[in-house]
Amino acid sequence: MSDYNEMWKGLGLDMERHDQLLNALGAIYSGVYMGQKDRPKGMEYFDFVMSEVHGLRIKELLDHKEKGGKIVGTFCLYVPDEIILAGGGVSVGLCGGAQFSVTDAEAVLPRNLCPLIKSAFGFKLARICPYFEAADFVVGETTCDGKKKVWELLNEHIPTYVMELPQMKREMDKDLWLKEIKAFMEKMGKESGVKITPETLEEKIKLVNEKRKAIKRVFETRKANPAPISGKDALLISQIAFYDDPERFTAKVNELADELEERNKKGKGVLDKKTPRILVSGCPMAIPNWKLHSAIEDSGGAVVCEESCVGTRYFTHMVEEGCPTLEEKLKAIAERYLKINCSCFSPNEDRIKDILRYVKDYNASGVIHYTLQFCHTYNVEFVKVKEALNKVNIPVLEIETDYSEGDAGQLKTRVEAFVEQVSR
Ligand code: BJ8
Repeated sequence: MSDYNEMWKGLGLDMERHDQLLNALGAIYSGVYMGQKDRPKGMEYFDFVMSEVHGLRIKELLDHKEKGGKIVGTFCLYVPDEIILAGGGVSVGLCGGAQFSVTDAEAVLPRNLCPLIKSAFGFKLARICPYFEAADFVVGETTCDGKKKVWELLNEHIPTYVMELPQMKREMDKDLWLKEIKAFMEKMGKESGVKITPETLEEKIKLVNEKRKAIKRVFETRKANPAPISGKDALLISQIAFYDDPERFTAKVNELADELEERNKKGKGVLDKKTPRILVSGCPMAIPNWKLHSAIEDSGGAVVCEESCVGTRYFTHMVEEGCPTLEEKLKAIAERYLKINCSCFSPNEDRIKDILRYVKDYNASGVIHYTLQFCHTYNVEFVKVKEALNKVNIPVLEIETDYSEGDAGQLKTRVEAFVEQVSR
């Protein structure tokens, strides 16, 4: 990694803090990932991506910029990748998953704010994330209150374009969203000087659909008992989807899916058949947030599915392919993205239906609902999630946490007790 020092200096990173971050990340990663038994061989690629997370991938992004392409930072599933790619851009997810930068953010932001937002903002303030420093501009959205107010502050540090996401799904909301999609296409064209045509957009719609299909294949294999891959590994793949080159990533995920399908045919899994199967539902987990999955799998449970933006919400819906005109393609994109069931919407009954369906499909015997501290929408929506799960006698545990290690002991105790309860 030290070979990249000049590149990082060129990006203006705070080298001392960045070194500390990389050291910490390396230690956490090997602790969480490298001791797992019977890992699929296909995970080697993802280990490699992680070992180069601030190296090779950043170099690729800078090469892309040198050829005139744009790097666009995003924070939410509602920002359409297809348009960024068709406009000659590459998107990178900038949600923060590390406590490391939270204190930097708290010098400016209130402490009682979601850690995902604080972590991301802190990375920019302290200049310790090369993805942030490589980005030409970032795209925020009006999803939750914390995010939409932080965009105003972030704009003082990096150009921040904001998409207005409606928070209901009526016809008039759909119209507004389509207008937002079109406005974003114009913005992308203005930034990159690339005119988006029906052909280029169709090509990128297919590319992103293929990526979603590949992840979906991996998730399908997790329905088997025993599961052929750990929850931690599956989570890692979903997280890397936000950074990696889409074509290469898709090929590697498909290779892994081939291997997992073979494992299922032979009945080979990573854990014993009697391992309690847990569905995790709720807020997203950005790298290196592996806290809950580690606690569950260290306690003898197996995470078999994530109802999350690093999970089913990412890949469930495809953009319709083959729409004849640019207008219709944009409409198909708008429709697909509004099918994502984030708790920022009201009402959001479809998310409850999704959770019940996944419990059945993945044969889960318990649900852990994951809320980041101060995330009001997921926190309040848990009331309905709990009601629905109680009705069908599925045990559910609510975990509300941040990125610090302060509650690690308590979290472990609660998760252990839940896994024990579910196994009975
Ligand atoms: S589509 S979940 S990525 S908004 S930042 S809402 S955790 S308080 S990330 Fe999200 Fe898009 Fe929805 Fe997914 Fe809560 Fe924190 Fe807000 Fe968050």
